[in-house]
Amino acid sequence: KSYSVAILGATGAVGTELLSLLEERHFPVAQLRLLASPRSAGTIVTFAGENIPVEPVSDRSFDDIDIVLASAGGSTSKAYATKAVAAGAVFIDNSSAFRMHPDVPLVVPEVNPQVAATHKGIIANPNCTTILMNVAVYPLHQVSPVKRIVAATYQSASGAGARAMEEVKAQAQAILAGNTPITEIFPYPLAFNLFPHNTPLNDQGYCEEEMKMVNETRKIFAEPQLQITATCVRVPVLRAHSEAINLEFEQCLSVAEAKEILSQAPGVRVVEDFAANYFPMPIDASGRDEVLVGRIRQDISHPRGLELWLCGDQIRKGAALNAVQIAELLVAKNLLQPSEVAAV
Ligand code: A2P
Ligand code: 11C
Repeated sequence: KSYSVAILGATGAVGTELLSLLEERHFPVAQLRLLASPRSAGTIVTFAGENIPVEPVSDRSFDDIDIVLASAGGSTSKAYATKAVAAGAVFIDNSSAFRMHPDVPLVVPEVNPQVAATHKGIIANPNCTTILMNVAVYPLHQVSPVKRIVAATYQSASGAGARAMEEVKAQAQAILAGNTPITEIFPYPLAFNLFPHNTPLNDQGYCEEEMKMVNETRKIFAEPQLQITATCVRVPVLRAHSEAINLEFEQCLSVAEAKEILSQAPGVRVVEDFAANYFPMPIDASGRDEVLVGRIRQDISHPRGLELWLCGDQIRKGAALNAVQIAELLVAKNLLQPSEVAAV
């Protein structure tokens, strides 16, 4: 059996990766509809040797579509998700629009695949930093419950989209040529610089990105009381995010046990070469499916603490791959038809 698939945001960084992944993973595509804004009208994209025109999204775009993979921002998802579901499609959404809605499962297939079965038409893909951290931390949490997580992120330009990636390249060229870098997408120059993640701050001084890591992880782990805090920083890397994670466990978990668990964990690759002082780097994570984890060590400040470092491709596992894995899960378990429709 094969399926009619629509990609909403087909011209973006994640949309482009969704196209490659559907082809690379031989997703059973009967028909592919590519949707974006009116700006992209006339763009032709090649998929499986076929030229497909990009269409401006409209209310009728989802007729006859089984699965929508959406990555065109929260307002576009809010405008079209219920229309797509009413037309009979499952809407797998990369935006933050519905992630915390009680009727919307928030799924990392390596962590909580079972909740996909409860969907009511919309399934949310978590935030990229959250996905990468969850893939590495959940296998440890399953064996030895985690009491507290302290995360610091080093997030690439790709998290702000394809135009942001171009902006940081142009800024680097401008600076090297002795010119003033232009900032349009980012608020400050990112090339040869870094800055705290520029999403709005709450009353406690946490930015939205940090609170996504907190709230989404609690929902995905089904641990509403989990203690978790984060500091999110944008760095001048093109497409893979890195994270330093400190974990406090309820009971002691040794470094050897943690390495053994992570070496068996789905979606994780332990990368540690002590002789060469070689550990995960964003350039090695880019284009790869696995979250690379290394520097797994005892926290010398806490008897039940471990430190680890990870890098993961923000566009792949942090977004497009996770969404395609959700679609694969729905197809494999015959879960496309919801028993009821979400009231979002
Ligand atoms: P377009 O290229 O036509 O602007 P990125 O995250 O890399 O910036 O990509 C965002 C994606 O979302 C692009 O495909 C973009 O299309 C699409 N998009 C942005 N705004 C809208 C909108 N209002 N309606 C439909 N698609 C949109
Ligand atoms: C970033 N993680 O790197 C963000 C982008 O909630 O999906 C994606 C925001 C989100 O800026």
